[in-house]
Amino acid sequence: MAASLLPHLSNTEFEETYRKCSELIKTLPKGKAWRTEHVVQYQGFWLNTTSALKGVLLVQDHFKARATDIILSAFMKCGTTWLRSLMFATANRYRFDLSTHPLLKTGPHDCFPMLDSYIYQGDSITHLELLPSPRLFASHMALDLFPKSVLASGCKFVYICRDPKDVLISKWHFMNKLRVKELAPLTLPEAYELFCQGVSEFGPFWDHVLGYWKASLELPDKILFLKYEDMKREPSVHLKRLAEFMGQPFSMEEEKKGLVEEILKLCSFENLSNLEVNKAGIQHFSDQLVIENRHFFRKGQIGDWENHLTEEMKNRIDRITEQKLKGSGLTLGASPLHNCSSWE
Ligand code: PAP
Repeated sequence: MAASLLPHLSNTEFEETYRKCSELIKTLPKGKAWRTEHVVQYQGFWLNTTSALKGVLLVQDHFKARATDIILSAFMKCGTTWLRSLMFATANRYRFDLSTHPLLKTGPHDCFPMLDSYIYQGDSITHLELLPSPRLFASHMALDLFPKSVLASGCKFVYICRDPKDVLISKWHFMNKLRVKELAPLTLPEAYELFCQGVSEFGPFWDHVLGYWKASLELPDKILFLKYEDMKREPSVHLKRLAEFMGQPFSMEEEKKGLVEEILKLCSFENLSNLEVNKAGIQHFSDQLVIENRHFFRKGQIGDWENHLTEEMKNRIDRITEQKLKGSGLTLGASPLHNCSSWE
């Protein structure tokens, strides 16, 4: 059910969190934002002050996870739109016929709610309690920002990451489309510098990825770590892993019927980006943030950074990646074939 259709309850019990948010904004370190003017650094991560900080505080103070919840998490522009459609189509494959599937008429971001940033729509997050189990959520929050009670509940996370060079380019394009009109467009050298310094909404990128990576090594049955590049290269292998992780593995019969391929086709970039709802529809995240669905679909390719970054820019990002991930066992970009991240 779309978050916007859920009943809105009273916001009185959230007033303390809202008050805390207004106080915190005045005291936290400030950085330059990509869409608005400022981001603030809260518990090591940069958050915009118009929605994300409030969303994170609401989750920290009020979100009660259930063991059956599955949270799709990612840094911005790593594949949330794609994974969200795949998870929704997989989880609901007994309910909907593919030819009349809700995804054909509903933008992927309306399939299940974003926990942070956008969910509260100006009042509360209590309406999440009304969702039946198993609940699916999406989030851009770093794992460390979730209260300990969330992992302790036994819920699961699906995490997707992507080559940071493609993330930078994708995010730069996206944020300029949403950038507030009073501000001049963000140039690529500016975005690049901020990204390398880690000053990027929900970032630093590398800390975000490492938090989930390390936790996925400790709790492999609770955190599934995916890579955009692996998904592009072997989508059916990874969709089957995803279904199994979600506790709904494809049966032999479903595989023989070609259901895996049909879901992949439904959720493909080519299919979703050409649907009327994704060409002309809008997504109302909050009063300040209304996004045209088409902005979530740009190229959907690996390596578009080559069209934008100089050799020097590429080398610096690769160097930072190498330094940050050293000793973690994680490499970004496609995994070597037959040795895909942690799944064998
Ligand atoms: P979000 O953080 O705003 O939710 P997210 O969906 O994670 O964005 O990432 C958007 C990227 O995924 C875009 O990449 P690009 O800018 O390099 O093109 C978008 O095109 C790509 N994308 C969206 N849908 C799909 C899909 N079905 N398959 C593959 N890539 C997709």
